[in-house]
Amino acid sequence: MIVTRVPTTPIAGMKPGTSGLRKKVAEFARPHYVENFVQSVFDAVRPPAGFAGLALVVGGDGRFHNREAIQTVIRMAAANGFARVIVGAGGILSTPAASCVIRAHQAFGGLILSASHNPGGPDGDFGIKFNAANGGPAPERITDAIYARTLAITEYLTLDTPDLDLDTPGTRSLGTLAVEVVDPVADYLALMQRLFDFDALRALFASGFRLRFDAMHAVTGPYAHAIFERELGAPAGTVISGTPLPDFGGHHPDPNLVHAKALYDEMMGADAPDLGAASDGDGDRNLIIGRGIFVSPSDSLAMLAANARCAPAYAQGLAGVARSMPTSAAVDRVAQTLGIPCYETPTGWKFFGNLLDAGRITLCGEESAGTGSDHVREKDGVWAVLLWLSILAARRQSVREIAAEHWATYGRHYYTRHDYEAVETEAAQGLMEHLLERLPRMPGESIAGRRIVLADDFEYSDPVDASVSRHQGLRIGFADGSRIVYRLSGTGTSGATLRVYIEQFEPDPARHGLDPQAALAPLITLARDIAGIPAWTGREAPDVIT
Ligand code: VG1
Ligand code: CO
Repeated sequence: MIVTRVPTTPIAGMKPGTSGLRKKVAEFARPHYVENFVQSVFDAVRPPAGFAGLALVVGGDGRFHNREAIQTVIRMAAANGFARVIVGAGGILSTPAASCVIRAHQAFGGLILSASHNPGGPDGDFGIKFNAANGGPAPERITDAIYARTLAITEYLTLDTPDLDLDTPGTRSLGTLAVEVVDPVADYLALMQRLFDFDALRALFASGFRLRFDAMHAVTGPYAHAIFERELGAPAGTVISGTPLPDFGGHHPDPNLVHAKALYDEMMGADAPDLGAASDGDGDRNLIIGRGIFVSPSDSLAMLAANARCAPAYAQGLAGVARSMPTSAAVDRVAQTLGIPCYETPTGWKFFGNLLDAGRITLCGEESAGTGSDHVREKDGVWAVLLWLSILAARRQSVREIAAEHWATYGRHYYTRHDYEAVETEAAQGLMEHLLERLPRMPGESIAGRRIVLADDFEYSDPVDASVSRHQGLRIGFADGSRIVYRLSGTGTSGATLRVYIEQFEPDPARHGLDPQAALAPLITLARDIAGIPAWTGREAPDVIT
């Protein structure tokens, strides 16, 4: 094996965001771009004894540029001395499946090629992220080291070899590297069979229960066809848009009420299925809609926590739960009733890793349609649907009935997120800096009849390793328990995206049936006025409301 050492120079802007490095495809396709980043990852994580004897997992969500990037990664893994690469056939691995494969094969780590819910195709986005041996996204300490390396890199190691066949399962060699092409679904399916009672779920479908799962032409198609239709006996057609396409069929694979509008309309229509669900580009998100009722992700997390015992994996109860800071406090109330701890972390799955590894939490989630458990170290869309199905099978009630009972028991956290996308970067930063500067004077003030009791820039101290993460979002809390949070997205690729999270608690069951936008209208206006959103951004209304 002749290793080629290619001289290179640093490329600016390779700082990993909320979930890895994400850029336009055109940027990733530039000479040396993928190579510089991948070599920086290898340099930052290389053990003292090198990669000899170690395995690397590689896979992606099938988007445009996936195949080219995987060939590059495999050559570089060989040149950098890995013993094995485990790659999903066709270059496919959903993010939760990649996490599962890393753990199942005791790999050193993995490279996941995805820009998740961002659009794909030649003009869309691409991304790469490194996950460690626990299967989870690298913590900040490692992403900081990777970034530092991208600024100092002078060469990368590769081979001058033709592309490998990655479509046929089996093992082939590349120099001293063994390349194992595996079925992307097999390990993941085996894990799901251990967590859930597949017989009970088969009986649910046999009784006529109807699921509609929209895979959005993204990575979950093969998983959903295999699990819901082949294993659990749901009729063909249960899974729609089930073939992964490089451009996601021209759609935006973000399972929200804008981009999964057709599913929403079906679920609100006459003769709607019992459960509607969708997942995103890389399969880690989940959208849950019952017949005639959208379940907000924050509520879904709370309802899953309250009912997790319906699945064998969680029959013994939960050690604890966690949610990202902007996620509503609905799950906090469940934790309080269950008498278990509830942790509040910054946005991004990497912050759950330590809590999961330490056994402090079993379930966790984010308002952005991410829910997961200690079965892997990523959020997991298909898993969330299986847990919902388990609850529906055990309780023999509709989603609407379960939600109504949940709110009657715990109260309802009305919640919404307003996104202002592709805002001019300076304008968005100006808005945030101006607000930050005013925060210290806010507590004690009253605005529009609401007294502010908390105003800060969220900072997280990890209870396991004591690492501190600062500047994780601006919070304004009111005396009545309502709350507004402002953050700038760390996953976008054009300009800045301002996210405004709005939450209000309603204990009175007589007021639980309102439309969230109506229930929250005064607070939504307040959120706009406090930050001066139209003046800073020139926008009168958000681009996406969830
Ligand atoms: C968004 C979500 C965050 C999620 C992240 C990655 O980040 O808000 O909750 O963890 O995407 O999800 P941001 O920085 O844009 O708000 V995924 O499915 O894109 O990997
Ligand atoms: Co995703």
